[in-house]
Amino acid sequence: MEQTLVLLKPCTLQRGLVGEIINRFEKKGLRLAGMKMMQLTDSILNEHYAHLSEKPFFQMLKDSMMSTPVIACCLEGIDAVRVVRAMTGATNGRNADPGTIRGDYCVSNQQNIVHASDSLETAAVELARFFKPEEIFDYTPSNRNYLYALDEH
Ligand code: IDP
Ligand code: MG
Repeated sequence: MEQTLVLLKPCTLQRGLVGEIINRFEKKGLRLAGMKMMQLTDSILNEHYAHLSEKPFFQMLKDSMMSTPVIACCLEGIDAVRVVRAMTGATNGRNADPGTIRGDYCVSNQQNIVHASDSLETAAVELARFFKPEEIFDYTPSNRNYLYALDEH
């Protein structure tokens, strides 16, 4: 099983879409292993968006991500990193395919509903950035054998 980080961005809270977005991941069959509301800070965003630090929109992006709390989620499943990225869609909501979260819920390059880890390595780093170990919970979904075949791990 893989675990991946999803952040529900301030636009999602402000637009009242938190339940709908979490519902999509639940319906897909991903296990919610952790979830909390957090006020992000400049320092955590400098780490989280380090790959964008030279971009002209970096400060605007950070300000937007600090404008309200976010909801951080740890989602688990087989190939969860790839599955969640595919559900998320292209960065720019105007380019994201219909049927993806960004394709269905936004029209922006920046105000694009969710962050999702882009690789297994990134997911491990990002989960450690946003969650303490005791905030990630291990329980067996009662429908496990109906989500996956017995030989799928
Ligand atoms: P991703 O979220 O699809 O992985 P990244 O390139 O990692 O995309 O960018 C992180 C976030 O930075 C995006 O989700 C979006 O909110 C913001 N962003 C990316 N490119 C732009 C841009 O050209 N203008 C404004 N914001 C952007
Ligand atoms: Mg990214």
